Amino acid sequence: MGSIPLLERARGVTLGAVFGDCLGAEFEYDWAVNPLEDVIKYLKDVQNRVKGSNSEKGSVLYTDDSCMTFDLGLSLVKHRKFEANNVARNFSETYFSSSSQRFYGGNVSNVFIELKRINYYGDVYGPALQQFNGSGSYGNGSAMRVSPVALFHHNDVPNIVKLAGEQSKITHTHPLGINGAILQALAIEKALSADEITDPVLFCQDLLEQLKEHTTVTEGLGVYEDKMKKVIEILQQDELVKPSTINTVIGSGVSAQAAVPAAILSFLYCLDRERIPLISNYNGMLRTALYSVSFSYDSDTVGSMACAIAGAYYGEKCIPDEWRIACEGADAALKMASDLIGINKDTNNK
Ligand code: F2R
Ligand code: MG
Ligand code: MG
Repeated sequence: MGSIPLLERARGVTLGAVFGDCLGAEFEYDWAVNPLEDVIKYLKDVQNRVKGSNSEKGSVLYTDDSCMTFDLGLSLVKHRKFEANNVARNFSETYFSSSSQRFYGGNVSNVFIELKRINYYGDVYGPALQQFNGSGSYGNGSAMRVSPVALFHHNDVPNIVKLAGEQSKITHTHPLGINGAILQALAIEKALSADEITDPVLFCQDLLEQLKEHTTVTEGLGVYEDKMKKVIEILQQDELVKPSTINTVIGSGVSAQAAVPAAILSFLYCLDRERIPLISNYNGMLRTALYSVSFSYDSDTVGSMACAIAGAYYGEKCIPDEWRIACEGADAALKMASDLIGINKDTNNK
């Protein structure tokens, strides 16, 4: 993968995030594991629709995952640094302009209401601290939007960790929420920097070490240690692991501690083309997308995070043209990646 240019891979991250969200939104919280065949059928149906019509551009809508990714990424592009008050404003204003069709998390709206009340002025970290009687949210909402951070600070792990945590705290202050966002950002960075991943287990071990070395939030780290050990156990199994097993052992729901390890597992599990016979004729990005959406309860979010990691590794061209046309926001996602990586290059050359 080392031969794929950085820009192509960076654009794969943001397009992958939007693609996974759009594909997975069709199946979110279907409280049964979605048969892989159903997800394959939906993938093809949309492709056929696009082929047969000129009016399908942007017809598959994204959800809160992509809304918040744009809110964060476009703020970084505009200000060329992290401005928490501006990001908080973006989150909240996008929510109030589009909440009914975007399916935001159950409780995060309280943060947006309070942020609006204080007019995004002063301590924008305050409202999130009040969530869940002061324990903060461990929802996957701050991990699902974190991909721009890995591009903005590409090649700079300490700053990736710092910014992933800071952006999390605007809505998600629970240690598991914060470290989930950090782990997801680190996974994207690691895939973006990898020549060829020949040892998925080592990939997991390195990620965990990076998280433990750099995070300042040590409470609850054992939860991620435990989950990543289970990811490794699954990766080491020779026989096909049933989706229901993944849900039981790792989870794939709305919590960061379930969804982030599930997304990392999806990407790593599908590196080996032959592993899941039903999808062995698809490229690595599509294998990751189909698999992650099929086993996850939170299919848009696990799909989006898994495809952001896969996009970092395989690059933007692995996403079919028809889906690039169908996904709402695809062009904007590609532009945002180009802008973020441009800023990253300028910063590194200073
Ligand atoms: N909400 C959805 N989808 C709703 C289903 C829509 C469906 N497609 C339909 O057709 O109707 N998706 C989005 O929500 C998730 C991200 O949520 P986020 O931003 O983390 O929100 P929140 O409210 O902070 O947390 C979510 C839930 O997690 C539980 N929780 C979190 N912290 C907790 C704590 N400390 N104690 C107890 N519970 C906690 C709560 O149940 C929260 O409501 C993504 O899936 C996104 O796509
Ligand atoms: Mg969503
Ligand atoms: Mg979701």
